[in-house]
Amino acid sequence: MSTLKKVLAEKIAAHRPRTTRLAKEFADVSLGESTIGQAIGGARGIKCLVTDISYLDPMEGIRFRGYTIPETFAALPKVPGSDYPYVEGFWYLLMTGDIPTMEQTLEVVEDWKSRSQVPQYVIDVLRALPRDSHPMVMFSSAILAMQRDSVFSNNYAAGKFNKMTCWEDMYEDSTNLMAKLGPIGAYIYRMKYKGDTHIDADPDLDMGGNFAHMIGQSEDYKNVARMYFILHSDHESGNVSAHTTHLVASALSDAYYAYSAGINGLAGPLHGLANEEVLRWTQNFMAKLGGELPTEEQLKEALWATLNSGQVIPGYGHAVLRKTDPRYTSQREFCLNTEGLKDYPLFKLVSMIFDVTPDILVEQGKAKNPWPNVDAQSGVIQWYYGVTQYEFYTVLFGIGRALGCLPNITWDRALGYAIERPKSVTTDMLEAAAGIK
Ligand code: FCX
Repeated sequence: MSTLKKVLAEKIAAHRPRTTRLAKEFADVSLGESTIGQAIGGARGIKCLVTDISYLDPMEGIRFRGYTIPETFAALPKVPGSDYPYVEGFWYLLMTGDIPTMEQTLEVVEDWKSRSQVPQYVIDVLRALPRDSHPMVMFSSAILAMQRDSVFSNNYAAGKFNKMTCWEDMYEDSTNLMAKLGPIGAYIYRMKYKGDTHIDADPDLDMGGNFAHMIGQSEDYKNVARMYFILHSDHESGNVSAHTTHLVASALSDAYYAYSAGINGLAGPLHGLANEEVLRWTQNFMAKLGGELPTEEQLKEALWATLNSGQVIPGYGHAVLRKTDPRYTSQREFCLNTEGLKDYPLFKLVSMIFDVTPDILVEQGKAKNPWPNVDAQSGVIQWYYGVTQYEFYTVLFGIGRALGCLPNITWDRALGYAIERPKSVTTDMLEAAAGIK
């Protein structure tokens, strides 16, 4: 058994009594009541999910296993010759809560390599789809297609379900899936945008480095990939992709069914697709100006025109955050510290948008959070390095998001979380509760 799986087994055994005790002895303790506004308004703020993988404070932003973004990047073992950590070490952290040693990290690197071969039938599925299908359709289909290889589902069908040990099958499925997501993304990218020519994995590279290599990118982009996947990994459990993954898995569906569904949620423009939308918005705007940077007045006009046409400003606002997303700040700092990027016109425009948008959203008076989220800053980095096919950006998000969703459903299984089934009411009932009927 790998060190990671052994440590995970110990952590699970130590954690189980806490969950059991809470469920048995304190099940009636209230976490707050739900309101009519929450029932109609997307369950905002209702506390009914449990995760220890990450926590999102509205003012501070995300902590992964208790670590802020800068703390996470500082603590994890770094890829030799790079200031950025191994994605594989981050996986170890999210799974176990422990910062791995270099040795433990390298064990995961090797484990992923041994599981990273994409089956030919997945390639066949990808090639059978119309070439103009959205890359998220391809990505989700590829994940779903691999369900036939699910260790959990195959054991379940063989009558080998055991509530105490079934997390191991989920762990195996999750690791098998995670190890293939980078190569699948790279295949989609090169099939769609690089003349259907492909590059084999380099056995000497880590996951992030290999992704850069397999899409045909530069040495510098390797760090971009590592940073991007880590930053997009987890944002506690209530966001659409994480919640969908958890919800589907709660029916004892396996990791393939669950994460394919999560990817479909990530593909919505109010969620992960917003990074594509940000680039579309900024590129269309720059094109209208003939490639020139706008004046502040022109920019304000364009932002108001978007709002007045009933659309949202992509990359701004958040359901939980009430300040600038630290994932935005981290990427902005990357731009400011990267020669060439800090003076890049698109980065300048994104910075101008950052300067004027919050005031406009406040003036409009609708958005509860006028500050930028992760999606407002991610696309400009991709564009700068030559990944200009912005339709593809949400696939990048989806590779990263799996680093959070898959440990979450492994723990869900380990702690025996129940099938999810919130209660619905009718409009008549709401009116009766409001005293207007
Ligand atoms: N531009 C214009 N209007 C906005 C807005 C924005 N960026 N953000 C919120 N609003 C509007 C909402 O549309 C809503 O209007 P309504 O009353 O007419 O329905 C009102 O402000 C209140 O919404 P609010 O409570 O602040 O936000 P929600 O929790 O409902 O929604 C999202 C949160 C993120 C969906 C919302 O801010 C939004 O649409 N932002 C733009 C899309 C985006 O960037 N999504 C990515 C978010 C994230 F980081 C991710 O998941 O990747």
